[in-house]
Amino acid sequence: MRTTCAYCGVGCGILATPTGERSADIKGDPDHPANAGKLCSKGTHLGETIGLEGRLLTPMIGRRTASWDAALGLVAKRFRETIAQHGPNSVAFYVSGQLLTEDYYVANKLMKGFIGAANIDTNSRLCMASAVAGHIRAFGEDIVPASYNDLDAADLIVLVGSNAAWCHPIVYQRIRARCDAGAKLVVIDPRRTETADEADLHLSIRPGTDVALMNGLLAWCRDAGVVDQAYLARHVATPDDFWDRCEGGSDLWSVARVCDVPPQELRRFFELFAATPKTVTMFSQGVNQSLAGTDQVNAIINLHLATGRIGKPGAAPFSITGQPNAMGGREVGGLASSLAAHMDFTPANVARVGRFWAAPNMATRPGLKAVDLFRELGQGRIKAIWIMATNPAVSMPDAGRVREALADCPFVVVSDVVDTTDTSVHAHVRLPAAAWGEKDGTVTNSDRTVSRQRAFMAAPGEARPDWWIVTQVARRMGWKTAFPYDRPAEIWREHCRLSAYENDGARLFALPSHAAKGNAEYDAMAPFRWGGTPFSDGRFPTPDGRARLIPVAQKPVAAPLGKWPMTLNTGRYRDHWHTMTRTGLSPKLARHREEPLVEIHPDDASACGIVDGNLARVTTPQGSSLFRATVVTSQRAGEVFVPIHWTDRTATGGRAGRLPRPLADPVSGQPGFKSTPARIDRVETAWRGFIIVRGQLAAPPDCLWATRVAVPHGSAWDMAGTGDADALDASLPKGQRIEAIDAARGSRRVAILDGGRLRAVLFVTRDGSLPPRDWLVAQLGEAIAAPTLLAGRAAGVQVDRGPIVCACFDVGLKTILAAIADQHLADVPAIGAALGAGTNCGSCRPALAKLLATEGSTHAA
Ligand SMILES: Nc1nc2c(c(=O)[nH]1)N[C@H]1C(S)=C(S)[C@@H](COP(=O)(O)OP(=O)(O)OC[C@H]3O[C@@H](n4cnc5c(=O)[nH]c(N)nc54)[C@H](O)[C@@H]3O)O[C@H]1N2
Ligand SMILES: Nc1nc2c(c(=O)[nH]1)N[C@H]1C(S)=C(S)[C@@H](COP(=O)(O)OP(=O)(O)OC[C@H]3O[C@@H](n4cnc5c(=O)[nH]c(N)nc54)[C@H](O)[C@@H]3O)O[C@H]1N2
Ligand code: SF4
Ligand SMILES: [Mo]
Repeated sequence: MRTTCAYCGVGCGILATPTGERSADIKGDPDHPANAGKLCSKGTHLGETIGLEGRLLTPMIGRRTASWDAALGLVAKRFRETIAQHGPNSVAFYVSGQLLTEDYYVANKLMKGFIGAANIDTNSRLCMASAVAGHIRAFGEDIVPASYNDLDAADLIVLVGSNAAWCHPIVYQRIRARCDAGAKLVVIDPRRTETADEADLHLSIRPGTDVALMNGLLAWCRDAGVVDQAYLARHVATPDDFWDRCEGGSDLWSVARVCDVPPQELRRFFELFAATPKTVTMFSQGVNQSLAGTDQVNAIINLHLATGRIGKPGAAPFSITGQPNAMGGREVGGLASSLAAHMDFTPANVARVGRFWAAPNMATRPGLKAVDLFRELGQGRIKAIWIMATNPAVSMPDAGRVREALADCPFVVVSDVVDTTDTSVHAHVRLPAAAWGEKDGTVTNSDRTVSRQRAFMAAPGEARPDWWIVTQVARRMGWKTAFPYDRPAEIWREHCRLSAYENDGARLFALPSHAAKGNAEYDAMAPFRWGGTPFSDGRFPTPDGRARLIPVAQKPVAAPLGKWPMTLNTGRYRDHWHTMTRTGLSPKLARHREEPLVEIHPDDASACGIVDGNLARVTTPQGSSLFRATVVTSQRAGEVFVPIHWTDRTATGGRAGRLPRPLADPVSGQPGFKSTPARIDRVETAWRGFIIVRGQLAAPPDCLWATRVAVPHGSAWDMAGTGDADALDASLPKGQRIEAIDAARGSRRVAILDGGRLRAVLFVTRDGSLPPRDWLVAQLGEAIAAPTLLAGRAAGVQVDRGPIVCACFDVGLKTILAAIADQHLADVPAIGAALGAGTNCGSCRPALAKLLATEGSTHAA
């Protein structure tokens, strides 16, 4: 079955071949334009995540299972009653870029045309709202004027605030291939990421100074004579004061000072940019997730407009999207600030969409954006909320307050594929959604390519697709004829009809030919990109047909204050996806980063008395959470970085979401996740240990620090704590118990057997060492002698491979380092030939290159 990857906005095509009821062989689709057969580590291991572990299989009302009829009836009744009593603005939907276009369309239609408010917002608000707002300001419509083909044609690729090697790996491989053919790569990111490691130039700027950088470059381009005056005169509206407002203090030296980068590096970038007409500037969350996100987006677009580098092969500003269907959500208008099909809330558009939907209660103005929506929830003004395919208790800024708001809300509905999330523990009604591999519809990737996601397994239990669930509620709320859908193809056709409805070409998003697709054609639909090469004729979807230069100025960057001396940055790991409901099931993906780490520069670490491997508490005005410290020079001094992936399900610490402020960009409403004033403190512990268990523990072990990883047939918890560790025994499953205590070394080892086979082990030490876990993990379910077991290893065969670098072939850091030294391996292909590492998905190739570089320099020294 041809389908599309469940994860990122690259939108790779997949060939899934079922190999059993809940298993499938996953391969890249060689015919898909986004990946031509390649998959990264996450896509490659999708097959490990499609079992039934943790799935929600029936509707739940409170703690009881319920029939669909009862659950849908209750949702419809409570929403109807709340609206009758408090008006349409007292209810809200909070949805997701992980819904399919058809799901999204139906939810948006129900809220904006029938409930009669626009309080439907989406996690895309946290993700690309600034790009959307920037596009609309500059182009008049939310158009991404680039495609992946532009990367193949570019001579210079600038990545701004993007860790593409980890977050968009297949696009990154395409960029690398282009660089191998001679193109240059510049990475602009405060952190030296694996993406930055491989760049021709890395500008490690002070966070939040992107506008200064881009304006400085714009001024440089004007001085260098590469501003395209003819293009500006013909195709761009330039405000009178534009150049004055953008150029203040933008000489090279001032910019270097503001951005805190060496002037000679800045000059190299400026010269390279000025000299290279075929430039693609690709940007992601380092740009969008900022209190000045929209200005940062427009600063990038200004450069491309001013130099005429847009609408031509190999030249474009390129907002790369995060989620698999972030773009589809934009196309249906799923953000509270848009209406539908790239239309906004002008009276003409409201009337037009109202006519098309035959809608009784059109929303006439934008609804609440995510941060405001959850604030109003906390203040009791939103009295019923339906959350679909997102986990705001983890992913919203100030997530502690979001949890309180959910706990206090009179009626919370959560549609999810998994049984328990940090959000769904607050739900009054939980609805089991069909998951990837079970549902059918379309997604749009970063370069406007629409692909089908197709089912290759039956939905388990009572799980149903999201479009069906929403349709059923809409019908029960009284709108039967407006929600007649029996299959996604019907919704797709309606969506395409709306895109073309009364559209004389003023809206570029239009899919008229698709409105006529029959069911079979829809099922067979091949990937297609809409919009061609936007703006190639120099016309923009504004009233006068011209694009707009938007004057933007660098805001002062607040100096860290005494109480909050650090700046906290947050983001992603290579092998985990958001709140890990899926990647957390894969033992292979678990190995790349097993714990939530706080990355800290050596100077800051020593100032705080932190040594690599210590636990550390990161605190902001919003809250605090524990992380394991890793001392790295890739982090700028004064700044720390933490990952976003850990939740109450997987750890007692690592809660990035509790830390950022609930503040947002004034234009887009996107929160500033990347720069939060913070402090960091070392935390002392008295013991360390681990539990390895077949299956799952009922709850995380009760101690200061516990983090879970998936292992084959079970899970492993790493733990640390203060006081004594006796409470841990309560976490262990029942069974025959054997125990060894070494009082001198303060160590205790417990094994639980079930019918003579290993069920679980607990190892704790106060000052001694712990054995590597691999051998013990392999003994789960095996019959094994107690002494060997409690020694923690089979005599003489223990090899510590170190952290896993290559997830596909399970190759550890120590193995690679040893092979580089012993076999004199000189490049990435040589490592591949010797160990296999890097030869499948390629996600670890940047890491291998880095190891070679550092090993090479150690040997040279
Ligand atoms: N492995 C993996 N891949 C993913 C995801 C995942 O969860 N895991 N999620 C997907 C989603 S939804 C998204 S949105 C994308 C996100 O993809 P990215 O945006 O590439 O990822 P992030 O790690 O959020 O942030 C990118 C970089 O921005 C940098 N940054 C921080 N502050 C600034 C600044 O002021 N200026 C500049 N120029 N840079 C700054 C950070 O240091 C970080 O390295 O990834 C998608 N792909
Ligand atoms: N501090 C900080 N916070 C951030 C970010 C950051 O960089 N820093 N990044 C932000 C960004 S860009 C994003 S995109 C968000 C992501 O944050 P979330 O959207 O909260 O994270 P996910 O884990 O992807 O949540 C998706 C949920 O949907 C469920 N699900 C999966 N498929 C389906 C389906 O088909 N139907 C239904 N109904 N449910 C399904 C999953 O089980 C999971 O519970 O996080 C944001 N939060
Ligand atoms: S790059 Fe990886 S995660 Fe993204 S769509 Fe492709 S295979 Fe999936
Ligand atoms: Mo995202």
